[in-house]
Amino acid sequence: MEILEFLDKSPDDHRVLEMFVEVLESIRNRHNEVVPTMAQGIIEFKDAFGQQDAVTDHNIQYFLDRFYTSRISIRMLINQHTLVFNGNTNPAHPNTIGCIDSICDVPDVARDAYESAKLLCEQYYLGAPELELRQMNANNSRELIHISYVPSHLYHMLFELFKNAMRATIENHVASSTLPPIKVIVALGGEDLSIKMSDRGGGVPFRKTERLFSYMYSTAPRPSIGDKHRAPLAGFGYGLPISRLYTRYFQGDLKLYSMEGHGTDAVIHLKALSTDSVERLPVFNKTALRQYKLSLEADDWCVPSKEPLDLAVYRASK
Ligand code: P4A
Repeated sequence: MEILEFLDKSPDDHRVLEMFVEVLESIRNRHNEVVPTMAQGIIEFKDAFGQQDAVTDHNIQYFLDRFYTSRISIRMLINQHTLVFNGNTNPAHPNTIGCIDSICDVPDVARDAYESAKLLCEQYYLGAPELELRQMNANNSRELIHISYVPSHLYHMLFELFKNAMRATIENHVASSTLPPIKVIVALGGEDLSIKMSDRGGGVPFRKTERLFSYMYSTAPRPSIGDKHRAPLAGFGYGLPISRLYTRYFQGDLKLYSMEGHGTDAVIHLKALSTDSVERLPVFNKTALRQYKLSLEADDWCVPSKEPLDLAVYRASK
C-alpha cells in the first residue's frame, strides 16, 4: 500500500524519487528482524504443540522456503533500487551496479568469508583451522574465476559454511594438537561454477543430514545474554536452509555430503552464465495448495518404523 501511493506521482520529480527511496528503506528496515521473529514463532509453536511432528515439519519447510525466497527477492529489489538511486559507487568495485557485481571474484569472496569466520572462531575457540584454497578454470587455466553475481549472497553462504566447518573441525579435534585445514576448491566449467568446502570435522550420520536444512529441527532457543560469546559459532540457526535458498534463487543449489567418522563436503553449485542465472520465485496456485494437503495422504511405501512420529508412520495412520 505504501508503494502504491506512488502510482499517481511523477517519476520525473526528484523529490518524489527521494521519497520513494525513503519509503523503500523504511519498509526494508521494518522487516530486518523477520528471520529471528519467525524462529521465535516456531519455538513457541513447539512449546505449545509438542516437539517434532513430521507433517508440521514438512509444511513449515515448504511454507518458509517459499516465504524466505520471496523475502530474498523483495529485499534484493529494494537494495538494488536504493543503491542505484543513492548513487553509491564503490571505487574498489567498479563493475558493481547496485548489489550486482558483473565480475564477482569468487575466490576473493571465499577468502573474505573465511577471514570473518576465523575471527569469530578464534574468539571462542582460541584457534581456527587453516584455509587451503584451489581453483580450477576449465575454460582457461590462467584466467581468474569470476561470475556475474550478488557478492553479499555468496559471502553469506560461504560464511555459514565456514562457521560449520570450523566448529565441526575444532570439536572433532579437541584432543589433538593440530587441526586439519578446511579445503576449498572453486571450479569453473562451461555451465557451472561450483565451490566445494571439505572439512575433517567427523561428519554427521547420513540419516541426520536432512535435518541440518530443517527450520523446525534447527530452531533452538536463542542464547541468553550471558551466553553472548558462545553465540556466533555455536548457533544452530537458519544458516544452511537460507544459504540453500540463496543458491536456488539464481538456479543453483547447495548440497551436503557428510561421511560420518570423517568429515563433510559442502558444495555450492552456481550458474556460470548470467543468461542462466535467472530469478527463481514461488508461484501460488493449485499445485502449491496441494503441497499442504499431500502430507495428509497415505504413504505409498512401507517403511519400518525408525522413530516415533515418522512422516510415513503418521501418513499410514491417517
Ligand atoms: N559434523 N559435521 C558438521 C557438523 C558436525 C558439518 C555440524 C557435527 C553440525 C551442526 C552444526 C555445525 C556443524 C560440517 C559442515 C557443514 C555442516 C555440518 O556445512 O562439518 O550447526 C550448524
